[in-house]
Amino acid sequence: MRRAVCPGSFDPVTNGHIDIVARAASLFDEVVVAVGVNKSKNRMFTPEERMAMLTEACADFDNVRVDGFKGLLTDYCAEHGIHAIVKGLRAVSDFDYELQMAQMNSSLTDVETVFVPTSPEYSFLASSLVKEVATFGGDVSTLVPDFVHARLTERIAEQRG
Ligand code: COD
Repeated sequence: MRRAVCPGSFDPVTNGHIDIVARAASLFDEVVVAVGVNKSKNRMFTPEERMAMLTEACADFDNVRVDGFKGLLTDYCAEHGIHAIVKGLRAVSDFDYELQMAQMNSSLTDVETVFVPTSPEYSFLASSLVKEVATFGGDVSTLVPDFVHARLTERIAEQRG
């Protein structure tokens, strides 16, 4: 069984993430979308909320499941018999950091990183930009699934009090 992990923060999941997961699902027998839950101050959604949105976003893929992980990604891979990490690449700026992480990860354990180039229509798309644009009232409805857009709008309203 060829198993891969698509790791990320997914705060929140965007159409760019879903495109990478879909393409990973066509390359591997089983794909785990793993939400990194290491502590970080700047998250809009809790790990549970991010996982719930991903579960809904990936519901149509039979060979994809969602999980969370704490600590090192390579430890998660070793514990779950995963030898491939799938990452999306948008630009050269992604490549520099992703290459460094790929080399560090392969030095820690027996794991390969597979880079999937972003689809052109998603090349500018990042969760951080989606949150920023939505917070200032911009329209991000075409960049995330409808239910994510609804939760984003709700969360921004809650934060405004
Ligand atoms: N098109 C294509 N790919 C995209 C797009 C897009 N529009 N948007 C995002 N992606 C890709 C990213 O390039 C990334 O591969 C993935 O989707 C997830 O993106 P994010 O932004 O949700 O997640 P990141 O980059 O913040 O996730 C970082 C990890 C959690 C994977 C990383 O920090 C990690 O592995 N942490 C665990 C601790 C660890 O092992 N550290 C040592 C690393 S060497």
